Amino acid sequence: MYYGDLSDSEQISNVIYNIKPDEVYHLGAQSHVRVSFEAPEYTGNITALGATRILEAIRRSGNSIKFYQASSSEMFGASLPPQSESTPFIPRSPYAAAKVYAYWMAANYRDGYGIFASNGILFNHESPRRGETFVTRKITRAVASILSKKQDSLFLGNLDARRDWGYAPEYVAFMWKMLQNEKPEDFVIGTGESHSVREFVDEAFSYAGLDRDEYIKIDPRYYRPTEVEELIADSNKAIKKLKWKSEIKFKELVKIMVDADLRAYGLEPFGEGDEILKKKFPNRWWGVD
Ligand code: F7E
Repeated sequence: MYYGDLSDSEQISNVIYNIKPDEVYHLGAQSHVRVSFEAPEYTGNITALGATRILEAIRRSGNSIKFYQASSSEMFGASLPPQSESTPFIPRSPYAAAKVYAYWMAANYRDGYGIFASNGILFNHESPRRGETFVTRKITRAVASILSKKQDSLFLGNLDARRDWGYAPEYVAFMWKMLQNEKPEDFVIGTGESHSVREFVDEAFSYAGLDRDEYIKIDPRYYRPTEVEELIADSNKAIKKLKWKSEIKFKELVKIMVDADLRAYGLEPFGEGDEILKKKFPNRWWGVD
């Protein structure tokens, strides 16, 4: 393990030079969209310039290193769904603008210097490991907390926003696949379905036998100055070229995440989420996490 910081180009260069990696998966960022409105300059420094610092280190090393850029469906912003590789980027946050910059830097280092650099344009990918301030985990954790009598309300922002939510381990497996492709290319990855935040709440609360109206409260502090209304992935390129298939759909994802949070709170999981994982991924570590 090496310590690194995306704001420190010298340190990044040293690490790349010393390790001489075959592949770099650049997932580091200030990745919270709401926070990016509070810290736009920091977000630009880390999320946008961080990618440039790694690309420069790779170029200067002179080694043949493949580069994966974690691009984001947030880059599409106000472009109407479904969104594919040819949909225009209309970013709606400092985070999204920073990701658009990083996307184009990866494309430019590919075209200009022949670096094997690929953008994975990933739609929201979730799991029990999702940070607690992102909406899916905030909801599933609240369900466990309410059942444990540690919380009696859940404050949320815009319930009407619609997202294409998939199961993160499947997306990570696809990142690796992208770098094994014969040439560097960009791919949109998602499930092809969108659901509202309200639907996520309904699904999680009804799985736990809770009445959402008793617990949900709206706090305008969670609204964003500009919102991305709806994202739906058109992953046809990935389906055709790299056999992408999302196994876990919306309702299954919610159950997997609620079960995991119940366990984290020391409660007995309802079990449907665990069953789904055992059935779909019997031989994979993420089926038994
Ligand atoms: O918000 C609404 C919020 O913060 C989803 C990041 O990984 O995915 C993620 O970005 C939606 C938004 O994720 C709350 O307004 C309502 O419309 O979970 P989120 P995100 O902004 O979609 C993309 C692909 C990335 O690249 C990002 O790095 O939910 N919402 N009430 C709320 N969101 C939050 N966080 N908290 C609320 O209370």
